[in-house]
Amino acid sequence: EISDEERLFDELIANEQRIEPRDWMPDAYRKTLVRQISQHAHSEIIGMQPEGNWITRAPSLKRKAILMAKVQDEAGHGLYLYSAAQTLGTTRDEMMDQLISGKAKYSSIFNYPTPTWADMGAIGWLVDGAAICNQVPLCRASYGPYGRAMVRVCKEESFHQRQGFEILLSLMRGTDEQREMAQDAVNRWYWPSLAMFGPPDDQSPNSAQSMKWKIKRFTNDELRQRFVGMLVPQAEILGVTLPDPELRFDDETGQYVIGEIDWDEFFEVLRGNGPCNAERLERRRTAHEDGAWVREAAAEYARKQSLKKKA
Ligand code: FAQ
Repeated sequence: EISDEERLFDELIANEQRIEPRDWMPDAYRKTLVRQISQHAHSEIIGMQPEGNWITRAPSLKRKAILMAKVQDEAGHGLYLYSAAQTLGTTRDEMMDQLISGKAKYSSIFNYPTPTWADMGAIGWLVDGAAICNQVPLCRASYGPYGRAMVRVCKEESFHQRQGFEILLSLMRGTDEQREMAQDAVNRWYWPSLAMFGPPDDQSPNSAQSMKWKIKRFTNDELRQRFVGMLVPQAEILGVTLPDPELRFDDETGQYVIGEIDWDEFFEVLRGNGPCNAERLERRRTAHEDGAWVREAAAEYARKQSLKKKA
């Protein structure tokens, strides 16, 4: 016997309408949204670090200004997403504790190092490119605050992707050494960016239910396919090769055939054993502790303001 509330929820989902914070929703729907949105928020915040690494060493004033703006956008995305998750009844402090204590997941991709300037190009082109493929359909996610946050996030991600492409294009038009640096960065980021879409569909425990609830609109493998289809012509324009000798378009299936992704590596990174997991968490923890006085001052200011109002 299903309740009236549940029937209404099912109807809203079936009719492509939105679930809003005060609406009734199944506990499992709430839980999976908090899981996905908080992981997404953490990814944006941790994702500031690999690029933050190059702000002081950007090759020109213009490049520095662009990179700073991009990293600030990522902070903004993290904050919208924490706000969206908060509407589901989880506090920012709880989410932050989970991140700092190492319990929360964030995207595997941000556990890889950025040893050269070309990594800024490869991150923009590949990581932001993957983020766009994954996030454009999330603009239609059934939960209102999440879908609406994604609209602005996607607009900014498009700019991020273009700036990465343009960095690589400049390097590819440069010296032999610059071309090698660009190709090397593409070689290192290509496979981890494919893994960003998550495990293959037959090993993705959350996909089926998230699709029924219209949180996810496509499966992990469908989006990965779409991403590769987007990259191939762009790689040609750049003049870089994608480091997959098995990559080819199969006319019969209308799909790209992709070489084997190293899923052992992916799951190792998720377990905390990627090249930079420890460094990323340590950095976030230190930044959080260093910011304690700001939070205290803001709370104290708010307290005094409310006393003034009462007086
Ligand atoms: N990394 O059953 P599924 C960005 C986990 S873009 C780590 O398929 P689901 C922009 C998954 O959580 C990056 N963990 O799960 C930027 C689950 O574990 P759980 C962030 C991963 O949720 C660019 C388990 O594996 N984007 O930040 C990953 O249906 C440049 C089983 O997986 C988003 O978060 C992974 N790559 O599908 C910023 C997008 N993949 O929770 C700075 C929103 C899977 O059960 C610089 N999220 N796992 O313990 C999503 O679309 C989905 O959550 C997926 C995973 C597609 C990531």
